[in-house]
Amino acid sequence: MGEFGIGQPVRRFEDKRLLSGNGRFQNDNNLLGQAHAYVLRSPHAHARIDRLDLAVAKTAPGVQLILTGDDLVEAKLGAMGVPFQRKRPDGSPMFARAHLGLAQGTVRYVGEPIALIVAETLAQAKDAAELIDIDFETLASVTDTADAAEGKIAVWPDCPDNISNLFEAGNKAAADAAFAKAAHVVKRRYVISRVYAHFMEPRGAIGVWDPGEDRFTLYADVQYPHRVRQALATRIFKIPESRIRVIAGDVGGGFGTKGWQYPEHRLVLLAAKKLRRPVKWTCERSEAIQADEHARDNVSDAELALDKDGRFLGLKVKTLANVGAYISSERNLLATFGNVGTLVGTYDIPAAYVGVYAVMANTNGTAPYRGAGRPEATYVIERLIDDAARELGFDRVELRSKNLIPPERLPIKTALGLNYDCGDFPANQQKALEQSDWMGFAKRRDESKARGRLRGIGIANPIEKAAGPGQEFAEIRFHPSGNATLLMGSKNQGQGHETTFKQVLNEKLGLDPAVVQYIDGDTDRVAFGIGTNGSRSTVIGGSALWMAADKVIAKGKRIAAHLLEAADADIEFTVNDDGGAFAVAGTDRRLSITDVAKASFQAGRLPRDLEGGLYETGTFSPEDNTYPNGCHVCEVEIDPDTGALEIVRYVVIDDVGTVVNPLGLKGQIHGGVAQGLGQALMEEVVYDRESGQNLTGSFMDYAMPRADTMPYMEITSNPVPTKRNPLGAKGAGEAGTVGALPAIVNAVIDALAPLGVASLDMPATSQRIWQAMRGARA
Ligand code: MCN
Repeated sequence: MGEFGIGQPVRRFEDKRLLSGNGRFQNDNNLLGQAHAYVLRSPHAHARIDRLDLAVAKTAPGVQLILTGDDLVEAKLGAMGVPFQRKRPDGSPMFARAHLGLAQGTVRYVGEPIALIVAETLAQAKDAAELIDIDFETLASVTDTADAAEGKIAVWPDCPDNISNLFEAGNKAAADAAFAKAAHVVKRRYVISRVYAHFMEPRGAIGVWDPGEDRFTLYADVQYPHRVRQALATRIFKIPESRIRVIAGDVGGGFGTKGWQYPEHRLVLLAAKKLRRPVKWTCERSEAIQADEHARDNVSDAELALDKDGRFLGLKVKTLANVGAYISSERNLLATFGNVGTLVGTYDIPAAYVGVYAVMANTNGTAPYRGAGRPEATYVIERLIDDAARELGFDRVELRSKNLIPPERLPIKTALGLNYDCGDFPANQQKALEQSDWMGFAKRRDESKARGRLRGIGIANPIEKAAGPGQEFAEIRFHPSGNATLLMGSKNQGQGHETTFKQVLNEKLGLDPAVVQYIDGDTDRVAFGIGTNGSRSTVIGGSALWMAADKVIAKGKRIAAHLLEAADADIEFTVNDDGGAFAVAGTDRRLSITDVAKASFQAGRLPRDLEGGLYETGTFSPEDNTYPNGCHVCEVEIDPDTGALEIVRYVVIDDVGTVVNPLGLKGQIHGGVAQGLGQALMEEVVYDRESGQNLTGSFMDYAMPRADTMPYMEITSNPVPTKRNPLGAKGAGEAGTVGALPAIVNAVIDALAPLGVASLDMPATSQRIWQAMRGARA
């Protein structure tokens, strides 16, 4: 393991560029002759469009083009759609309506795109938008998830109960049988708030059409360039994939929300073709929360069955998952089934049944956002265990210890069908208890009390399904001078991929990161990619790179054998501080990988049966998920007069298998906890129940965590490498978020429990805490 190999805390190579103003973010792109686009959005949550008159707007200064839903129909554009079927609770086919890209006849949420106005300048496009004359007939709307599930107001007349489909997992009969023999049953309802990613750079897109090649280029900050190209080609424009290029430069945060195909992508492309010039759209900060997908927004009724000693016998969960007004693609259903698998957590629960109802409402669609269903699942099981402990008089930690799956029971197939392969859940918890000085908490609580403060401590043992099946791609291209370019199918959005993958390359081939060029995000340069989501890049992309490097070694051995006049079988490849080298075993005859690469490009130097050049590709497709896990402990102090809260201690024990970059991993856990903390304590998308207006449209109303909200975090790895990939790595990018929600809220409730507060929903703002204390005192 050299300075840059796997396991080294290498500082990010890309930071020099990104932190010195030399990044190439979406909005840094400007093309010669580009026109500017503005999207007119619905001001109503639910309304019929009785009249849409563009006449005046079309004559406004600078206006080049205005597109409406009718133009998309005329251009025969397709919609994304869901490529699988599900059933409604009565067994009838799933109800799903995809958005076309611009509204047609009716708008169903505030912010729904109605028209794209293209003008010489953005100001002219905005001015023209104000001249579009629309008669709306407003209709009753429903935005609250539980309200929508009651079906009193329908989002779609042909789906009066608003239930798109029901997704079930586990075994209902077995769960019912477990509940029938239980000594105790604990039931609770948990509301998981709606949140929005709020990345540093709001989305954007530039559409280009090349009339010579009859080919589109889309510049967009997307997480999956190749899948966006495929979706645009096969589902929207219905043209060969080879006639679209997607280029994603530096992505200013994605978090799942920049997942793939948004309506604006097809709109700028169509507009560019019609105008024969590039068309640029930039989402504004205040527009983003209306334009983008939101996340979470579940109501879960959960029941835990226990025997008299506190052993878990069964779990039943019914979840209402708000999917929004449209089900435009499978993304809008992912969070609903992402919720299911890890509901049993790290615990031995022999029987479980879960039903997730996908509920439609007059809201933005929901889609994967850091954790995509797993934070919700972990929140439910970890809060339920705390509530069971309080209700039945068990100690929270002992109740967990009694039910944690011990390492010797792994691998195990859980009652919800997941195959956990490895980990040491009791050791994670034990280490977290020690590191957080759990035993000393009572004393700290007394000290806080003496200062007039309430103190609480919370624990959670998260597990998540990450880096699941699906391919990823890597290519190592040597140059005639012996250095190389690395091309990856994963797309970086801030995770530090350049550094991570150069570390894997250095570990395998000993290449100096300084002379390796890194390329991702361009479908014309990188042959294939699935992209970055589900904490999959290190595991699957890193393994694809591992495979490509193995091919380089194999070919390099044949070249070296020829040059060193030895048999192939006698050549060894090793990496040391001087880099990678091929040597004849037992001798000092050796050639560096650079010399071998150079020779591969020199005519006449290779054996006749070897192709010249040294460029190898690798793909990897894991057979199953990895299961990152760990333990979070959070300690809070609350001011009983104001409800103001401070996180005074935060401990994370993580098992992400082999750690490629401990520094990068800590950064990921910090960021993940920050996003979990945001949801637990302050962030929430709020709609007005009557009008359906989004009341949290700016940072004045949507509270984001800031540096001073973040606690100091103690993070320690307890790695148990998995055998499911050659690196032994498990996904890490979402782990922090998954553990943070329950650990924080459990701590808040622990602090308030002595006052008689039994429940509190996220976000635990000081106002909510204050109200809960007041309610309990009354
Ligand atoms: N890592 C490691 N060892 C491992 C796993 C990961 O050292 N065994 C470190 C590496 O530094 C690696 C990083 O953690 O580059 C993240 O790796 P991985 O878990 O493979 O996650 P991905 O790269 O696939 O990123 C996806 C994940 C997800 S799903 C969301 S959402 C998210 C996240 O990463 N969005 C992010 N982290 C983000 N961080 C930033 N800055 N911006 C986002 O949009």
